[in-house]
Amino acid sequence: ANAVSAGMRDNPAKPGEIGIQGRTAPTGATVQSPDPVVHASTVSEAHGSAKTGEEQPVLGANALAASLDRVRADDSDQALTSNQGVPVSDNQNSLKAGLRGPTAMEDFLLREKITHFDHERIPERVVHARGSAAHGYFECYKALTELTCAAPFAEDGKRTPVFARFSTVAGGAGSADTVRDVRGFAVKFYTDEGNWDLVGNNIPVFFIQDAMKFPDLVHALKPEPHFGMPQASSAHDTFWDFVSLMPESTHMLLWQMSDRAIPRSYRMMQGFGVHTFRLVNADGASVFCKFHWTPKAGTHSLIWDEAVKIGGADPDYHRRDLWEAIEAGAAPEWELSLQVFSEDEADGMPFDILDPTKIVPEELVPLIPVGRMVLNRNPDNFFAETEQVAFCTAHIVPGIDFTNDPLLQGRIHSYLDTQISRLGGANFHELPINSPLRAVHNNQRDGMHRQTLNRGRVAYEPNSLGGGCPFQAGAAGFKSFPQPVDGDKIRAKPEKFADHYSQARLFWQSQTLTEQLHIVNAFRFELTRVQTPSVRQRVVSLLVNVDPMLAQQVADGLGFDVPEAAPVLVDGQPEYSASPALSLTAYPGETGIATRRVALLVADGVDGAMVTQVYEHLLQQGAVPRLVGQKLGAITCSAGKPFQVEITLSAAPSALYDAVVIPDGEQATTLLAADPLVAEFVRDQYRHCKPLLAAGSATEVIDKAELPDVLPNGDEDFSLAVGEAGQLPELLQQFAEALAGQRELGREAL
Ligand code: HDD
Repeated sequence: ANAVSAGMRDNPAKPGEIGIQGRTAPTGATVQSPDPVVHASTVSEAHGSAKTGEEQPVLGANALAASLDRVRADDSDQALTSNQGVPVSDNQNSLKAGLRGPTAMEDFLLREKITHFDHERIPERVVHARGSAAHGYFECYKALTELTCAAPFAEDGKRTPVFARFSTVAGGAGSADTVRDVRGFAVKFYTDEGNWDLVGNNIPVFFIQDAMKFPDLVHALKPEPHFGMPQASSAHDTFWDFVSLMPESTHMLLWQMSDRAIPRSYRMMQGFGVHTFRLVNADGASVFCKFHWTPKAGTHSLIWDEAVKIGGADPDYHRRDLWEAIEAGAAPEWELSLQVFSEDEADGMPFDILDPTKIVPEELVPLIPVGRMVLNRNPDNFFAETEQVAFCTAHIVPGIDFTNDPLLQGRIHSYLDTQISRLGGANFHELPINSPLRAVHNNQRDGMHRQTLNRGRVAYEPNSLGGGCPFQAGAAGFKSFPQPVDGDKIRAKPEKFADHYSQARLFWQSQTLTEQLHIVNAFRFELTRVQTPSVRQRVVSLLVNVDPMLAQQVADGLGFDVPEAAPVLVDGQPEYSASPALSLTAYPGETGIATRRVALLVADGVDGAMVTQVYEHLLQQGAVPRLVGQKLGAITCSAGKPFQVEITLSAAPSALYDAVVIPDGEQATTLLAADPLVAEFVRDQYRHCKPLLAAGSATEVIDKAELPDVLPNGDEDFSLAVGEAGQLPELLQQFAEALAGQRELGREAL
């Protein structure tokens, strides 16, 4: 029994955190990988370690826990030392010549400490600077050897360790989580055959078709260079100026203006590899492939007003949500599905599969579920893991290959390149979070911060002095798919790339009415922030080609007439029928009310028995109830023992909860109904389309907030569970059903 089972402190998934005894790697999470390739090298096979013999971690077993344990530091029971390991007697006073005299130049301890501090920062990512990450594993349902020889798909049930980082794109590292933006969805698979990075987004298409345009796109999106504003927002002139001149952006703009860009949680968004990739099997046969991640918790988004309020109340909202869910043991999960199609099928499609502004509709090529990703362990150290992790689209493994998508081709260069300045040199692959589980053997040497102690005199190939090692892996190594290439060297693009609107229309037509309303409102908001009238007009002229009604509604909000449509460059655009899978309502989720945050508004005189009943009911189903009061401290109950208020209305406003319960209690109702903060709380819950439950006298709080009791269309509002105290069981059931599903968007008058 180690410290974990003794119930000491902290997370059992992190052995390194609990002292020396706890440092044995835990079992679970990964299957034993095949034996490492052992050959005539004298270098240790242990992952990046110089140890030999018995102490070596077993390669592949509990792979990541073991390799990261090597560098975990635990200060329990330890004396302070300098970076040279010298014990430090006094960490409070610098060395001075006399009590009031100057500090001595020789104070190496002061100088070391300050110097290190002065260099603590590294450049933030040029895009996706703000992110949060977690460890976990990918589990393949069935071997996919017919399609690919990629290691994660080699056996039924095989588990491969992963590290996933979610991010916003535009904002700096300290910006708010809930801004309107695309979200990054990057997964590093530590496979038996090296690292595979699937660096995707939560939106399946991109703004531009060619990497040549990426620096311009990002310059337009980022804060304007003269005054450094706005932070983490596309709602400004330069972004819309650029995209209005770049009609290929139109499809992505519709996604970006949809609720996809304000997810409720990283755990509740889809992920997409975006590009068409190739799968290659052991015989060298290849198919095209698109990667899709679907969250088990369903796809859920915030309401814009709510997102703005959360930005102020808790800028770390998504980071906290991911962290807390994992700490609580509610490991988020996604299913990985593939769309697989042949070269011939691709040729017959009405769009070019190399064009990253197009999706392959599910109606054309269905999704095949192939595995699941579970994120079950938070990082030990934000900087060492989440910040230093280096995702590169160039990181692929045998069985996976690129296509000629010109955006992907440029990315293959960009990611490797950016890590060199971001992480300070060419050895960033040696950082523990980046190093592959399969031992690295090559003749690359030296450079800043080199850690590997490459042994022997040979650092070239071919050689005879090193027995020819490391030798080429031959058939067992990565081989590029031998795709035939011909054609003139040319700066141009295929004709099908010029159809910019038909899939934008497909997306628009596949949205529910409220989703469409949100898109219109988002365009109106962003373009209202734009100051230049001609830019606004140009954007609307793109929208005319998508749907005249959309253009009309946006133009109405901006106070001008619909302009002429932007020129359409292709004849005969393909017609698509609506694809229900493109609506967020397509994935309500399978996890019920688990992890949903519920506020119980309480004040003196509340019915304590009811509070306990509701609280326990919610806890049992995995929800996160919180007693929210007007001030901290104990409150007396009409029945039962006093409760401690957990948080106050002003410290945790309405936007931070998925639902609210107002329990019975005459005196409590009088106190709550008189408080304007309570009225605001309840109104925001209503306005953000969330479930409310009020029992007994508490219905007065609802009345006071003047909430309509039916939907604008006259239907019953199922998310408003209001009734007698004696009806609590039925009210709770109704409330929980509403909370588990999609929000009651019908409250928004159309
Ligand atoms: Fe990118 C980071 C996703 C196009 C250049 N990108 C980055 C990250 C994600 C994406 C998720 C953050 C990874 C992390 O968490 O560390 N990027 C995409 C997607 C794209 C895309 C889905 C289109 C399909 N990106 C793209 C292009 C280029 C880049 C066309 C350049 C030619 N992206 C970068 C970068 C970043 C980056 C500058 C910044 C930090 C980093 O790489 O590590 O190299």
